[in-house]
Amino acid sequence: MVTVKDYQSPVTPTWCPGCGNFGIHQAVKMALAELGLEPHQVMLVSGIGQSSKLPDYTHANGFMTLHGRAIPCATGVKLVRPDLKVIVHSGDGDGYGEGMGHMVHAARRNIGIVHIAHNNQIYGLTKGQYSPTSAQGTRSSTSPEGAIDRPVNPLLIALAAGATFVARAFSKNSRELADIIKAAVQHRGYALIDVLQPCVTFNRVNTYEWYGERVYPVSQEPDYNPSDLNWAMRTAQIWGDRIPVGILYQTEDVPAYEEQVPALKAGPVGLRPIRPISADKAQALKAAYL
Ligand SMILES: Cc1ncc(C[n+]2csc(CCOP(=O)(O)OP(=O)(O)O)c2C)c(N)n1
Ligand code: SF4
Repeated sequence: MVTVKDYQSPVTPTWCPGCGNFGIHQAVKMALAELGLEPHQVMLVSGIGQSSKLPDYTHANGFMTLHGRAIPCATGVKLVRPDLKVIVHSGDGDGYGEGMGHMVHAARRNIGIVHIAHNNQIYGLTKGQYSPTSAQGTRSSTSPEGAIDRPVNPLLIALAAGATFVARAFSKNSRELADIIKAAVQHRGYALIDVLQPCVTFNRVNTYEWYGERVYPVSQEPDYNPSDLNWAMRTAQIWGDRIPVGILYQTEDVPAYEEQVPALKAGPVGLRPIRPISADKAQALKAAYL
C-alpha cells in the first residue's frame, strides 16, 4: 500500500515556518498516496520560485525548468510518457506572468496535466514584489506607491481558453485540497487548481485569517452547477467578502490532446525500445549532423 511516507524526500524545505506551501505539499502527498500511485508513476514539473521547490521536497520524478516554462516542459513529458501523472507546480508570478501564454495553450489543447498554481499574490522568492494577481494598490518594493495594474483573474482566463477542469482551493484546508487534486489527477485533460497560499513573510493582507473569514464551499451556491460553463464564468468572478472554493467547472466531454496524437496510438514513445542501427549508419548520421 502506498502511503504519504513513500513521498517523503530527505530534503528539508527552506520555506518560512507557517508558509502556505506546507499545506499544498501535504495535500499533494495525501492525494497521490490515496490514489495508490507509486512515486515512479508521477512526474512533478516546476519553474523557479518558492512554489517551484516542491518537486525537490517530494520523493517522485521531478523536473525543474526555467521561470515560467513549466507547462511546455510538462507538455513534452506528457507527450513522451502519457502513462505518467504529470503535475505542474507554479507560482502566480511564474504561472500567470511569464508562463501565462503557456497556460492558455495548455487549456485550449486540453493536454492531460494538472497545474497547481500556488497563488500568494506576491513574488515570494525574490522578496515580495507585486505579481499578476496582486490587488490594485498593493504596496511593495516595486510599487511603493501602490500597484497601478488591475489583477488578472486566472480562473476566468482558463475558462475562456477552454480549460475542462477549473478549481480554487485554500492551502490551509489540505483535506479539501487533496480531494480536488485527486479529481484533477483523474480528469481527462488540462486541470487548473488555483490555490490561495498565504505568504506569511511578504503578504500581510491575504493572511490565513483574511481567507478564513471569506472562503466557503462553492457547492453552497444556490444554483451550483459545475457542468455549466456560463455559471462557472459568473462564479469565477466572485471575489471580495466571499471567495468560493472547490471545483467550479469540469467536463469530461473533450478528448485529451494526448489521446489524439497519432504517434501515441502504439503506446508511450518514451517506453518503446530503441532500434539498434549499424556502426556504418551511425557514422553516416553523425557525419550528416555534426
Ligand atoms: C526568466 C526569469 N525571470 C525572472 C527571474 C527572477 N525570478 C525568480 S523567482 C521570481 C518570482 C517568483 O514569484 P512567484 O512565481 O509568484 O513564486 P513564489 O516564489 O511566490 O512561489 C522571479 C521574478 C528568473 N529567475 N528568471
Ligand atoms: S517568503 Fe513567503 S512564499 Fe516564500 S517561503 Fe516564506 S512565506 Fe512562503
